[in-house]
Amino acid sequence: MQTVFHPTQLEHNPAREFLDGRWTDYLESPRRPRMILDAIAQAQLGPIVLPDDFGMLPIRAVHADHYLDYLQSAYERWIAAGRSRDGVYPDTFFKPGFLYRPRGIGGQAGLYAFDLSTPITAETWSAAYWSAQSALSAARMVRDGAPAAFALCRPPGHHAHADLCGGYCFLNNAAIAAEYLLKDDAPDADLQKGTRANRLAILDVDFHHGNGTQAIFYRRSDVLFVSLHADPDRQYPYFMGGSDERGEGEGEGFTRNYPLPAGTDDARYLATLDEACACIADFAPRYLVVSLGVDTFGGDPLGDFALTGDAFPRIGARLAQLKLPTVFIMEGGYAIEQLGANVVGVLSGFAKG
Ligand code: SP5
Ligand code: ZN
Repeated sequence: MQTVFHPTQLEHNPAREFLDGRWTDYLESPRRPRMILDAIAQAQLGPIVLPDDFGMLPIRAVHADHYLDYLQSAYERWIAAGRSRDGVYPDTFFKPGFLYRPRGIGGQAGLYAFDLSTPITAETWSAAYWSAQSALSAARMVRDGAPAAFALCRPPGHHAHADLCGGYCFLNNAAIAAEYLLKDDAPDADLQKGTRANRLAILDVDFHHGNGTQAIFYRRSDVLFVSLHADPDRQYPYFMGGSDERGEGEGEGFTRNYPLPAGTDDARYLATLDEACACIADFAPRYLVVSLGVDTFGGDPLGDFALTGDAFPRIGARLAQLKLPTVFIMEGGYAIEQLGANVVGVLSGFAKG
């Protein structure tokens, strides 16, 4: 399996985030992709290649133009206003019932972010841009016939909405890859038997609910969004991910959430994954996009599940049983010492399965 990654993705390196009421070192650090790259090389999973540049068009297919303009100009405007070089951190968040949409950088910082984990620095835009390009390149490999490809996206994407950053995410890489694959115009003769054109499933196995991805496709029937995650009663992102969220309008029935309790172990997780996979098989999509987080691991500093290292190859093998062309998009995972092994576990479990 090929891995796609661009070194510019390493340059986004904020100093701090606000966690549990304390300023702490930024968990989503450049060490993460380095550890994953090392493990991929050591396991000889396959070649690591640079992404091509697909430009802004496939990013604009998912994100609002005004949000993209904001991301690209925010740091410069922030510095011009005399604020901290540490990056753009909002001090006030827009909430339902508020009425004014400010033009200044101070207010816009709180309009376009939903938490304090996405400071924008001088390096943020280009890192997020190349992270999205890695997703697009992996998507094209799969469209061109590879059974699977791995986009080592970083910064991650599944918390980003069409016009919101948060949860370390700026551009929704999984949604961008999905939209790209849906625009695929291969003739019907190329379709696998039994699959339907223009249908795609996104399976999100990150510990946290993929609120951004869900929101982007919530009213759509061509994209099935299925997520296994920590119950929002207890865990971030708190305000989305309930089992009663099933889509809206035409999208009714095309969102499926599986919130899980603290201490979820290998057996419980894999049993739930079986249900999620059955739901994807029923939908009979043409492609599968996997939002691959390994913060479900028992040793993860942000998670409260109890998955062992053995669970990850089993997750990969279960996904391979779907027999769908699959794009893996890297999301979370913060147990830095085991991160590479856990990610490679899923990918090699898939390749062998
Ligand atoms: C891509 C991704 O995995 N983003 C996760 C963002 C999580 N943001 C902070 C969540 C609050 C964590 N509170 C529990 C910490 C345990 N000490
Ligand atoms: Zn996560």
